[in-house]
Amino acid sequence: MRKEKKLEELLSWWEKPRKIALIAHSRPDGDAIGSCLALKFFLEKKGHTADVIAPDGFPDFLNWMKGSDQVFLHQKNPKTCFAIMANADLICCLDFNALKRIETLADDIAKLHGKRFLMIDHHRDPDDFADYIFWSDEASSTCELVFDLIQRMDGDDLIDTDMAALLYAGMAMDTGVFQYSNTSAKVHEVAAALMSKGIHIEQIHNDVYNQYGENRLRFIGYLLSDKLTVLPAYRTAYMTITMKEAETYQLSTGDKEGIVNLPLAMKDVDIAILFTEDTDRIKISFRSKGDINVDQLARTYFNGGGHRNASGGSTRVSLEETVQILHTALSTFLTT
Ligand SMILES: [Mn+2]
Repeated sequence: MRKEKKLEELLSWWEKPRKIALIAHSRPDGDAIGSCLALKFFLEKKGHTADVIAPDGFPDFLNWMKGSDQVFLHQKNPKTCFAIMANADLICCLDFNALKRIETLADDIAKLHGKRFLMIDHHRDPDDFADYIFWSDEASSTCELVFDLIQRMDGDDLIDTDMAALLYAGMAMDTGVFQYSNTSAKVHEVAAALMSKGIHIEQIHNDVYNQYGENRLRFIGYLLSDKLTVLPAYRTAYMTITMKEAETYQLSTGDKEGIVNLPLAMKDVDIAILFTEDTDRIKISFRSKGDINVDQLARTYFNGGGHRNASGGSTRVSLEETVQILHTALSTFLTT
């Protein structure tokens, strides 16, 4: 499904120079940061002022991204972030479609009046808070949508190597490097167009995927040997990470990236789940194969959502209770 709201109006509105704030979701991933930065650079080339805000920090493996050092973190600099939003003519929300996804930053947004909002996103069931919408759950990533938007403005020639690298990286990360079901023919066409801008894909892949320390590999070894539970009846496997374990292995934000996918390597497993204990909640990631809709599972039982094959949620109860909810949920979810 695709949804557009007043896009033509937006395109003529920003023919004049405007002040634009671009916002990524909490715990931003490569698609969120990549799309925000690429759009920022594009808008700057068009004569606008554009600043990127993220609610909190992002993993180290995104530090190579051009402009990553110019991202304002709301958690660190709430006043600067508020000032940027208060001065902006337009606030762009990238890679999320509900204000709850930006947590406390949303409280600041609630204090603003008369702001215009643009939503560019590819997650299911968007909330209707934005004045302008460019949304599609058929798009692989927000980076793909930003590329589409730039094309709509005949801006292809303005995409330089740095912007192409940002868009390519976001698209690659959201498709599991072109392997998930969201990898359409068009994704490859966009990737080809970006490659023609002179990006070095081996370098990008090394920058993103081969930057871990020994601790992460040791931790994965521990998880797989001690913490993996397989539920054959539900073709499901899950792992749990406690705060203590994260501390023991000195895990940083990015070290848990991709771990949720590991159980899907088993032929008899269609659903993989990772529970991560945090100070005030249990965070849950879901992955699935084929037609199994973990967006529905996350939405119905875990206060979350996302995509059919990749979604997330959270609970405010203990890790044990959360796992118990999963067992109950699976028995209902997989029989209905
Ligand atoms: Mn995304």
